[in-house]
Amino acid sequence: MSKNTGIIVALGVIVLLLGGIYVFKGNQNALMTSSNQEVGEVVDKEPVKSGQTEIEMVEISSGNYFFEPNEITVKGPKITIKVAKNSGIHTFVIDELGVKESLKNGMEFSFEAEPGTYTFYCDIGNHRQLGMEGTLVVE
Ligand SMILES: [Cu+2]
Repeated sequence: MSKNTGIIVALGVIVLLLGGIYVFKGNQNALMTSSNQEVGEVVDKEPVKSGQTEIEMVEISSGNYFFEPNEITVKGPKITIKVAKNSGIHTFVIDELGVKESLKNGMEFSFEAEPGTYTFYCDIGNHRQLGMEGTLVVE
């Protein structure tokens, strides 16, 4: 009897092991499936990277009475400025390029420029004299 009990226990252990392996394999498949999906997502993102639009985007902040940074170097011809933070009422003006934007938190605006050095400033009141002026270098 004790021998039979031993066999039954052994069978039970084997069944449990097989069950464990089955569950483990199932999980592995699930993991593989999800990692395949991740690979797919990365592939989907690559064209955005090669577009390099993010690299040409420059973040600035503005307030009373400054632009930060006030010396910006970017690759042209298309330039996108993102206003990460603006406090107060200000503008971003480049006379030579016909650019004039009223600045708001989080806004983005774009323009095109030939390589060169441009002066940007805020044209509200006497803000420019108070320090809201900077240099944009387009490479
Ligand atoms: Cu201003």
